Amino acid sequence: MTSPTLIEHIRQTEGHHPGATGELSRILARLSLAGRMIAQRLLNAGFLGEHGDTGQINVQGEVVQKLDELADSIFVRVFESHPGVCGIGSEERSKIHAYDDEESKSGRYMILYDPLDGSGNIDINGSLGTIFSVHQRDDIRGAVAEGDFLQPGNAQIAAGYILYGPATVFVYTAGGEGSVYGFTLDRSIGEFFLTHPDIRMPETGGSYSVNESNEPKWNDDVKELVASYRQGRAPVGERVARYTGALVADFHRTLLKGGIFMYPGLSDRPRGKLRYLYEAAPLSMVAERAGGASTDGKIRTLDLQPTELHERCPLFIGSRGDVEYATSSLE
Ligand code: AFP
Repeated sequence: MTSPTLIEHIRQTEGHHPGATGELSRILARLSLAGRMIAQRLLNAGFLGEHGDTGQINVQGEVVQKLDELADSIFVRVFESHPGVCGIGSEERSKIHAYDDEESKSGRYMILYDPLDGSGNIDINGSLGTIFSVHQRDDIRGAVAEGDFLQPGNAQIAAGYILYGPATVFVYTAGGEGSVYGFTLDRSIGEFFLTHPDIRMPETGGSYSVNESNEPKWNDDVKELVASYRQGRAPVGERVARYTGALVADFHRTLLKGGIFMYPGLSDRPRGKLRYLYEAAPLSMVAERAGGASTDGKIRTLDLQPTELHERCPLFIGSRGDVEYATSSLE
């Protein structure tokens, strides 16, 4: 018997939630559609002249790649007039996008996403990713407002990512502890199949992943922590360094093989580079549900309360044992 498809699996697990309306299942199905559409465009982008930048600078102050824009527009279209979805927030957009048709206006769900993470890898055929999370608003009267999106990670209803590597992989969680599932796209028929039925992050071990060129901008505790990895000092043991420049790829390796990914605060960027709502919070939910952990160095990432849509936070995420060791080294 073949493995279940993503849609079959979503329907099966929906049955475990009493009172489920099916809306969340349809949203997850749409997220997988966006993933398949982006994966297809990435395959042909080189031929179609879609590599390179647009000449624009986004809200993050970063150069917008043509594929960033394309991936973002795929998300907007995929959730247009979608039952239950009142608005979306994108890492590429300065403001939220509220859908204004009558049905969407009374929707409960909000989607936050980074459409193409690691876009520095586009022109070199490196791994890329999409990160997403689903939130629910408290009051469904009227159009959704930016304030509705400013929720801590622990309020996420579902979260996950799509990794565009040699294979396209969709990983999500929408349940409790132990509910992280991974699916691999069969490109020949455009279908995701369950390939990772119960992802558990190893307790410790694996690699450490950090942009080491930032070392002069780290504080002494972070320098000492990374030195302890390099020198194989107890209790963490010897570690291999791995860093792709695409968070989704680095996180996926850490999830499956163990270890830690870090983007600490820097002397000229005290809250680091990564965005809380689009990157840190969704991946932290996946990490925790798989038995791992995540912190900004002091506070559990899922408990941080964002005050702005594009807020950043330091991130130490990975195997529980490794994150505990990092946290104790940072005090
Ligand atoms: P881009 O999408 O602008 O390439 O940024 C990718 C990213 O947000 C994340 O995916 C990486 O882990 C991180 O930035 C890499 O940043 P550095 O180049 O500063 O190490």
